[in-house]
Amino acid sequence: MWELHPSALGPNDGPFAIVGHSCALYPRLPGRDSDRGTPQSLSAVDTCSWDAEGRPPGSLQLGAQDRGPSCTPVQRVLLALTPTLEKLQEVKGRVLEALEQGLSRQSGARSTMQMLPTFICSTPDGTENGDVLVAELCQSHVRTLWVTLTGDGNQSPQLMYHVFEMPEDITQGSGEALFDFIAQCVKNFLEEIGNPQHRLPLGFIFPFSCRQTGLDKAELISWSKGFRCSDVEGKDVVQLLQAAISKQEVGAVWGSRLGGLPHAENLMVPRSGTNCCFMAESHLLEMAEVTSGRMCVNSEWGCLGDDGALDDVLTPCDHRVDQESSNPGERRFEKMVGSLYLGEIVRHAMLMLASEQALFIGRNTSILATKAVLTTQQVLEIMDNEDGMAKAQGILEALGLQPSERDCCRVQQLCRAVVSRAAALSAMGLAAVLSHMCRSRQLERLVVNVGVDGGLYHTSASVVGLLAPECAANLMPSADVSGLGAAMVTAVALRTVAQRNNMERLLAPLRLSRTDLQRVQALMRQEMERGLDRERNAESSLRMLPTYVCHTPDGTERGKFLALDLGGTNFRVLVVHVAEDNIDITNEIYVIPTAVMQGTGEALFNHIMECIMDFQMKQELMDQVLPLGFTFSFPCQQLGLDKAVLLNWTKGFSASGCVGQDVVQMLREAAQRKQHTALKVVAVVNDTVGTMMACGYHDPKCEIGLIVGTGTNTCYMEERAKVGTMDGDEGRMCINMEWGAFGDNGCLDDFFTSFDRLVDEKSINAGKQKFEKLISGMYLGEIVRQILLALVEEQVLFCGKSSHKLQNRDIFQTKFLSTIETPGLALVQVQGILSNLELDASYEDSVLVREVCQTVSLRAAHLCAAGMAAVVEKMRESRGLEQLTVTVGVDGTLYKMHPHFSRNLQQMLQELAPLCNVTFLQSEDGSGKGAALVAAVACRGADPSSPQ
Ligand code: 0WK
Ligand code: BGC
Repeated sequence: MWELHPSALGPNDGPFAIVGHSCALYPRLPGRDSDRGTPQSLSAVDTCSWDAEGRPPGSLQLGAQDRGPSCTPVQRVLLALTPTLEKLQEVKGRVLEALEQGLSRQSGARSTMQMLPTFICSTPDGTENGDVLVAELCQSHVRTLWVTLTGDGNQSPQLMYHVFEMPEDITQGSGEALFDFIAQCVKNFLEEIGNPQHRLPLGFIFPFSCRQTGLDKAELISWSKGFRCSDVEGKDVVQLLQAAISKQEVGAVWGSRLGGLPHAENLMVPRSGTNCCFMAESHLLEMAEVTSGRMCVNSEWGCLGDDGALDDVLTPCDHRVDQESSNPGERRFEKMVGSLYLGEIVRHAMLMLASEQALFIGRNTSILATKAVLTTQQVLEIMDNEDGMAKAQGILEALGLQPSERDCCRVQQLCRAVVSRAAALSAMGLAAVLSHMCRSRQLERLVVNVGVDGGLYHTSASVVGLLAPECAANLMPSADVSGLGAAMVTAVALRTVAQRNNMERLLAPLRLSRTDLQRVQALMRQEMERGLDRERNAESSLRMLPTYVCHTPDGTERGKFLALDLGGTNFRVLVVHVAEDNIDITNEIYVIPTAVMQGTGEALFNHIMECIMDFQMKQELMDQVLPLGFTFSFPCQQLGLDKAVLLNWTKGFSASGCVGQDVVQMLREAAQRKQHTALKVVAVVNDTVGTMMACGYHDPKCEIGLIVGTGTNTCYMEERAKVGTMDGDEGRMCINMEWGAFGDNGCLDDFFTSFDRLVDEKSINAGKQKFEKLISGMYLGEIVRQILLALVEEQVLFCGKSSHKLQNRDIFQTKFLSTIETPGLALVQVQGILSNLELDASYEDSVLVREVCQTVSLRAAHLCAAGMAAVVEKMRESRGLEQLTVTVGVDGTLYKMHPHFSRNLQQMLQELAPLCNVTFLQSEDGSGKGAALVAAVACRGADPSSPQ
């Protein structure tokens, strides 16, 4: 008989265990309003009287104390089976402890909650589609399913299935026989529905605790629920089934091992056993070695209490059930909650009360010593408000117990108490899991769907709410989740693998190998050599501009100077007082509006003059003509310390009439236009030079200046003899490399990805500043945006849906990378950034976006390292040294603010230039101070361009 739709499945459709079993506080007893969660009352037990709504009187309220000797035996048993709310809170604390212990590698082995990684790192997003085969091992049968997902948000999965009854003894025989049987079922099922031509992914539901080392690799830890097949424990059950299937030559291929519920982050299934899985923060799941995102963890909470932690909840009945079980002392929690045991607990309670003459007085109750005479199904029937008493009568009579009405009433109370307790304990377990999730996600309030499989009893969200008030759990009871769930996990696994492959393919060109970086280093060196060579300078993409700064500060600089710092994120005007023992700086930040950056040169320098005059006004310097050092952070041909001709604009500047002009002259002309006489420019330097000088003041070994900010560039002290573009070979000269333009002659094109080309083509200086466009803050965000657009196109991100906002250039700012890559930043905050871009990002999307940011910023840091390795190696060789020890003065928002950039740069530099011991010294006051120091040297009458 073949069925086509899940609704055909009856609640008793095959008792099986998918790893994960649920619970319900105050199960939905017939005619009882479980949502109000009021417990039964003991006195009603004695008197068997229920109120109009079927609720018992209050004496058995949660927390009602054992009234000692005045308690009847029945009341004592029922009280023992009714944990108080306080007790549940207390036990919840122990479960939380066991849970967090289970997550840690160190203490995991000691925990009764094994917290087994499942390698399921994603939940369905509704785009899953295709055919999936599922084989499900249940308590007494194997079920095979064919699930067709249509990618319509999983609204209407098509499902066909068949149940194959298992031979009685197969659960006690050889493992090989069991897996051969399962494979045979799969084969029969496929032949029946017309063996598909295409290979099918298969999801295998194996409801026993396994150590999973991959989605399709799981080693059986131990059998339970009566299974005892030989030669399976410690083996990979996927391999065992694979081998059996190969023997059958069945077409199916592998998918995954576990089932789950769509759109839910927790799964609990109350079937023969009990268990819960949930999406844990991967970085907390130490055994999994996955640092980002989430992973479904199988808590195996059935073993709770195996260390005695539940001894104050366990009753004598529980101990007897355990002693009679096939695994005494193990899975104590499961034996209080799982359906396999509820009938047994009631049986032992009846046996105990009969021995105390409180039940079946004068009857032969020896039948009660027989295992499994009362099934959990019968317990459920006896609880029914409508015909529970009649059922009790019938069932107890069938056992030959000739029950009185009072007996029936008491047995009904026992059943209700046992099931209520199972529900209460599972709600407590769920509350512990929810509280952990809320805490580990740094949330005030957790709102989550919980998939509840198995209709044994219902978990009451309100009781979970009592025990975990900071969480709102939407319990989604569902029939037959396991089959569909397993298909879902398989489909999600295939989707995430496909997405991962697409992601790898798109990101691969951005992942530079050591060899790639050594090639960049060699190319940089080649371009440096050419740039310094008078003959070949024009061929090089590195201008290697002499700066007329021939030595770094020696500490004797003194005086008061004005300084300007133009070209970075902010335009700053500073007054710098260089004294013997310290340098005192006052500065003001001014904005250069884009319209001025991209207007006329005259307007730009007028604006600069207005800022200077505003500053002088505020600092009461209008009547002082202070020597001024001008940090002008653009490529300039330096013709003297105070004469620099702009070669081209970068970093979004394009003011007209400036290129080819002496920028100092332009400033002086602006001062004239403003009839401002208090301006005396004595030095103009690049920000790299200013930074080197500012750091050199504190560290004489500082002979390199590096900027990684809006733009990027480096200068260094080169041997004059090596500077072929200048006469003289004594001493050293600071060379402004203008490495931002490295590759403008095409030498870097192999490293330019399609994303980089898109960024370059859309920039105002296409084809220029190629190296800068791979590294600096002005462009990294834009590179990420281009990659995100491509990943949306490929259906890897945001379910293939982009947003208008994401179409806008520069909307994804580089500072987002620094935020998104901040260690420990909860990914929900990444989702926050993405939702501001109107992107409906799932948790997994945030993980992928973070990976894109990490890839782009790592490449930038490594390219910077390759460039710097070329510089320090050149210096070492130019100086004929075995080892070079040097300090790099560094500044720039990206270097300073990005959480990993500086470390990644320094680590790779060490690998690429092992003969150089390089220290990075962050400049505190920026290059304005450096400009003032250059001005100080200029004023000391010492010609800074003359070698010392
Ligand atoms: C601060 C320096 C300035 C330089 C800037 C670069 O004082 O000269 O231009 O760093 O970093 P950005 O502001 O572009 O991030
Ligand atoms: C400029 C350099 C400057 C660097 C850092 C580049 O765009 O060309 O002169 O040093 O940015 O600000």
